[in-house]
Amino acid sequence: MHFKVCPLKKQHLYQQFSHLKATNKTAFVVLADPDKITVHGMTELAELCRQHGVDYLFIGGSLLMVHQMEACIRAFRAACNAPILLFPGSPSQVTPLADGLLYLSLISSRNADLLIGQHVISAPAVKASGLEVISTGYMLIDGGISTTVSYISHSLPIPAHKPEIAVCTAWAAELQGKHIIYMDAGSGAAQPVSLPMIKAVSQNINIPLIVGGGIHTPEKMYENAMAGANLIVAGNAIEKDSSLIKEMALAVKQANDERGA
Ligand code: 1GP
Repeated sequence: MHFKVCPLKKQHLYQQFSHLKATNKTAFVVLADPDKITVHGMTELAELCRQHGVDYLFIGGSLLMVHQMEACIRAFRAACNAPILLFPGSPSQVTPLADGLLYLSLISSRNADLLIGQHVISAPAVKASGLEVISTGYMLIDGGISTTVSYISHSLPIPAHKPEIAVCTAWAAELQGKHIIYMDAGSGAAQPVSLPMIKAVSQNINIPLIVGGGIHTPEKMYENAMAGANLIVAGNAIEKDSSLIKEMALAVKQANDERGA
């Protein structure tokens, strides 16, 4: 074996996420897709994130047709010190410039490639990266439109009106040792993950919960936080109207204040 292996970073980010779960609090995450933003746009986004106290940046996309991931990370970091986590659509999206990596297993699928195959391929790059790796049980929930992830992965999402399937899937991931659950209705979903499903999963797991997909309003941010989401991700809505960052950040803060931050 001649692969480079770096010591992986200590679990600073994961400690923060676990603290959110332990204290029933919520963090606001902005998702940037390097295919949909320019490097200059990334600087502007970072400035807004800094001004309004965005907690984390997720960066990644299903396709990455434009190779500017690293330039985008550099531009963001120059203007904002929120931690940056990779949310990769494929193993080629691993770069040591980020702070952490959501190491995704698509647990809603039965596609072995996205449960273990791609992980074997990406393991050398991940070990060499030195990133903090967060083992993530990633489940797609039906958001009312077909998503890139669903198409690429040949997998069906979990039906939106079946919280019991979501709970059992999250339990299975927790039992397998996953560190965090990500429920995603998919980028640009017509229907975000329902509040009953968020509540059911949040109340039944002991690990933190990320929720994203189709969240377009500060009201939905607030509701998701109150339902038990520990990290809430907004991408599309902010791409269309970056002034939402301020209102969404306030909505999460209000939810945290009401739960006694
Ligand atoms: C998608 O959860 C993310 O994977 C965010 O979705 O772009 O719809 O906010 P949106």
